[in-house]
Amino acid sequence: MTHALTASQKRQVAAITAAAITLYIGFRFLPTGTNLSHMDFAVKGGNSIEFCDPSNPQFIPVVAVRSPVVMTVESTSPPVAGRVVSARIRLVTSTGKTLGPEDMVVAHTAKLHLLIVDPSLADYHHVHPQPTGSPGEWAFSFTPKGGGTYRIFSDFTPLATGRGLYAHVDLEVAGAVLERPSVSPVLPAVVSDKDGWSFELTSKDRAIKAGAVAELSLAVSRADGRDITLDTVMDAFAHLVAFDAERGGFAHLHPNETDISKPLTGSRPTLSFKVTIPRAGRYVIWAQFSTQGRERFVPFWIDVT
Ligand SMILES: [Cu+2]
Repeated sequence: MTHALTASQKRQVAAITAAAITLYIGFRFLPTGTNLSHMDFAVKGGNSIEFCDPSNPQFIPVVAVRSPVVMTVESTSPPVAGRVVSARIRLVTSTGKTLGPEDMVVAHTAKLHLLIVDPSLADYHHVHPQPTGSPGEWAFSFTPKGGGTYRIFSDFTPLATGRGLYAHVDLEVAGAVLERPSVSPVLPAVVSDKDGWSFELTSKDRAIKAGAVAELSLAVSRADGRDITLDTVMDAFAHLVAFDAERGGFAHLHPNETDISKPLTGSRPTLSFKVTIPRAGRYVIWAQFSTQGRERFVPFWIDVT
């Protein structure tokens, strides 16, 4: 007995096969919302910026390395110290494609983070621009405390690569440049406020050595010894951003304490961080966190030896 297929059976098999192939191709090329591919983020000739490894946070020399994304900025009126600056940035790949919300993944509750710092490193802002609807254009505002050349670093993750990417641009602000605070950059670095709160940053071996993994800790306490609750900000108990004195780049750190399901409470809640800073020099580490519903930005000046 033979099992030769009839003409109608053959047609059926062919139809099923065709449907399966169509389905496969359909899923394979299903639009992800972005029209950017890996190739739009390739940097020719090495010296690329894409070496972000979240398990081993590093200082990223954003200015020295070539980013495959060019950022430009335009403000609605000339920026002046002490006044709200309304501005728009534009993000375009070196292949000429714009980067909008459909091209980014959400990282730490936002698709686009801007880290803005003045020449004295005494005025730091972390803002989340919103897409304007115009391709590649994002709007934001901030109030510079001082004048001079403000540097804007952008931090985002393209859908096409799934890896953190950075770009930078400068914005001139009219007004006097803030004075760099005269602090001795020794560890532990302690900052206190007038309400008796104390913020302490230190490292395991009381020093941060260039090129070596530094284990940092950030502790918050009150003079009256009362309990403190650390809330979360952008899905973390704290965000530490380190800038070098020349503003060549930054390191963005998150605590090892990643369980944010409940707030951290105690008389001296302490967070730990890990970072590698390749070069010696003066740095400021801006800590952003929230205590009892109040968001705080605290700068710590340190020397990397
Ligand atoms: Cu962060």
